[in-house]
Amino acid sequence: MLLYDMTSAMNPRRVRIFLAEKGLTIPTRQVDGLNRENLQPEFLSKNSLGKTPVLELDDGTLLTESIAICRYLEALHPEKPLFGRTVLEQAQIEMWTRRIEFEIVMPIITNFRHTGQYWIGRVPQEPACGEFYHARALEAFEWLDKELVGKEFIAADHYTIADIVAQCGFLVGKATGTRIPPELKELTRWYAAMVARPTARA
Ligand SMILES: N[C@@H](CCC(=O)N[C@@H](CS)C(=O)NCC(=O)O)C(=O)O
Repeated sequence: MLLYDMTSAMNPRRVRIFLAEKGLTIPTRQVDGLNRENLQPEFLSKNSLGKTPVLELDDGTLLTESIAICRYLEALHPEKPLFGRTVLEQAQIEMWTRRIEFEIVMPIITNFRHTGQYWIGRVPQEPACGEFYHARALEAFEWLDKELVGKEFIAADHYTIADIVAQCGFLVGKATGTRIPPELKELTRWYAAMVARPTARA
């Protein structure tokens, strides 16, 4: 198994945190996004979208999409489940993971794509679009703040993939100007607990 990783990027970080939570290590190769290694034919032959992470299996099978990679690893290593322990919990975690992807991560990333230096010359940038999604992200932060009242974790009574997806998204938001407003006490409390986990810097 070989994991194609990009250290500073959000989606590979999901897989790294997932692995660290499980106590697993797998061989890793860094892809240099700044120098556009991900857009060269060799990497495009691994993922035609030019995105990381990619997990290459020993028989050459390629898995892309961070969540699909984590699901595969969960099936191989079910101990310390991060996708749920019961059928209902699995559905609830899936529900929350999708809500976080669409409501929280998508506007943070869309703002970044329209305003970030990394994306200059890679995608068409429209600053007004960036501002629009910045505002949508802040609305979604308020929604999540209310949802977190009385909850230690997002989707279950223990840490799950939904928390991983959210904490990685908020980390990008922090680095790209869409920060959690300090008055959102529940979200601030939850995020502080997530980044205090020993695996947060994986
Ligand atoms: N939905 C995919 C998204 C993958 C993705 O957007 N990867 C980013 C890193 S966070 C990437 O490789 N970007 C490099 C680029 O597009 O230049 C996943 O969850 O794995």
